[in-house]
Amino acid sequence: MDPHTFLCVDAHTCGNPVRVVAGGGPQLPNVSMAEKRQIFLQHHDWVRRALMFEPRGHDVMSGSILYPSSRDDCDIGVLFIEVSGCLPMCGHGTIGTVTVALEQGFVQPRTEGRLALEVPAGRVEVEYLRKGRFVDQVRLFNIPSYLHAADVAVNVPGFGELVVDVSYGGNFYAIVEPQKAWSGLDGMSPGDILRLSPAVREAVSTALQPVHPEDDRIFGVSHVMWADKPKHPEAHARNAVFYGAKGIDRSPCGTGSSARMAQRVAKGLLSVGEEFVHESVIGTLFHCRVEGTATVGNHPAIRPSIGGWARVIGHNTIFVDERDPLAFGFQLS
Ligand code: PYC
Repeated sequence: MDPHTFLCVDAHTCGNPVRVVAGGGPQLPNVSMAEKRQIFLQHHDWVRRALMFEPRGHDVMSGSILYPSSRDDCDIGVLFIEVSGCLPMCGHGTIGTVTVALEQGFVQPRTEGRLALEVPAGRVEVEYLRKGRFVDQVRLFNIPSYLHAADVAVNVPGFGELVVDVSYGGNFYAIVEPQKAWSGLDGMSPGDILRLSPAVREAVSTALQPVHPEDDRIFGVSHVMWADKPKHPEAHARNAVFYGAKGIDRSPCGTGSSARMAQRVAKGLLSVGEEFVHESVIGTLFHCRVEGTATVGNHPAIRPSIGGWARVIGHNTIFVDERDPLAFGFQLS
């Protein structure tokens, strides 16, 4: 049997990988991206595992598969694939996907400078700025984001009592801020983040299982954000986001920044119209803003926007040869 062949363009958004699959992805019926996500997870998840995990990917790998949108008001459909599964929404993935799709001619905008994407979590508008043949900057207008639960006390084995907030920005985040049991990011190595985050996620998931009030296919705390003061002179805050089994976001994390802004607005620490510059673990920045208010179910919510950049790093024709014992990927445990 011939190997499965995937035509990919690899990029990174502020340091975090984005592998865009432009050819070879499974054919899916002409239904919403939310339904496509369910079908993909049920019948085609091997594609994600083969493209995201070793030997073709790694512990932090992330990407997307492009589809036509079933909506008249969207230019393209995007399915996010990642080591942790298929996210309802991914901010760094959106910035990378838009950059790749425009630079490589995979999408033709109806109006230059603007695109509308259909993603599993809803409709996301994007503005971008080109410099010559490159896309220099992308701003995405994210889905409504809200603080789901404040001051959730959990006991984390080997760590002690932690008080966290659970906030939604396209994924549900447990947000940990400096407190008695955690002094901040400065004393924390990447190894500490990888060791402590799964225990925090498990403790929070035992205490609380958030379900999106308007879409019960979106549920559960999947990401842990360690939130601290900035180092970069332009930034308002710094964060490290943990995802999957071993991923630390190298970008400032788009859905995480949205969740963080929703949390801060709910606590009276940020206002509509304000800028929020968020710094990543490697010092890269997202220029975020609270664009307006919204509601999600009964929750007051915000409409966040995230500005950032991505750069294409290469074309990658990937083979998945079923004779290969490691065809469908592996991860060290
Ligand atoms: O940018 O939304 C994001 C994201 C989620 C996981 C990694 N990055």
